[in-house]
Amino acid sequence: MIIAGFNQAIGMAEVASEHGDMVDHFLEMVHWVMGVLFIGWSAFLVFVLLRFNKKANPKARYAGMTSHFSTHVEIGVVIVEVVLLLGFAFPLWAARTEGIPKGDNVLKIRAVGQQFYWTFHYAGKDGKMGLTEMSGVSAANGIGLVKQDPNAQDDFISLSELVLPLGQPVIVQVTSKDVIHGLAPIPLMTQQDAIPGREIPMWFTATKTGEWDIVCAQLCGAGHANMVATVKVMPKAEFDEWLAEQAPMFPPAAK
Ligand SMILES: [Cu+2]
Repeated sequence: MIIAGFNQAIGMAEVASEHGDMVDHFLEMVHWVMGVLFIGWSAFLVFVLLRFNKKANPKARYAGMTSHFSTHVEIGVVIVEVVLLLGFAFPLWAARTEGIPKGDNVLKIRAVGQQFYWTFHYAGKDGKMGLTEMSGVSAANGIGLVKQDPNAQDDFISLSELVLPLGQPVIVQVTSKDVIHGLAPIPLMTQQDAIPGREIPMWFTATKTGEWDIVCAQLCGAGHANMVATVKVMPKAEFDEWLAEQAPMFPPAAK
């Protein structure tokens, strides 16, 4: 709680996802360790200035250090770093990147970036994402949804507004229609580059209801700064209501 208050005081973003506290915790640890290093090296610098000043050493010594102390310290540092990397960093990174949520409970959404806004593609009532193809993109069909695909019939889009249910695992498949963008819903403590021709998943579980900005995390052109969307987290019941209200891209009457 004290740390949360401290984070708020220095302007760190609010956390609204399950894994978000871990990211904050990691940032804090890195800063504390860097703080210790900063004080240590500063003290060493002052020590060296005093110890080796001209008054105390009127004549230069060219032999330098004769003991192997520093070599042993350096080997020690290498061993510690190898243990940190192979023993902790790699396994933790693997656990995070391979921990993609699975099962029927997972909500899948596509995020399609373009200069300069986001289109969010929802699978609709059947929960199955319809096919899309770039050649099918038009003014009326911004994501190139394939009309012939049975799974596409109830799919709908939400412009610049990513609506999410509270407490349900979500996978967002991030892609782009033109240049590289970056989907960054800050309080969810995750972000993913949107790369043309690729669909890259990012996942999280929202733990707080509210409304926040989504910014574009890649300098993508003249309108980059205005490429702001909204992420809205609502209780599951409210989200289901919202889902039922959305008009499918291919309404049955128009078939
Ligand atoms: Cu962008």
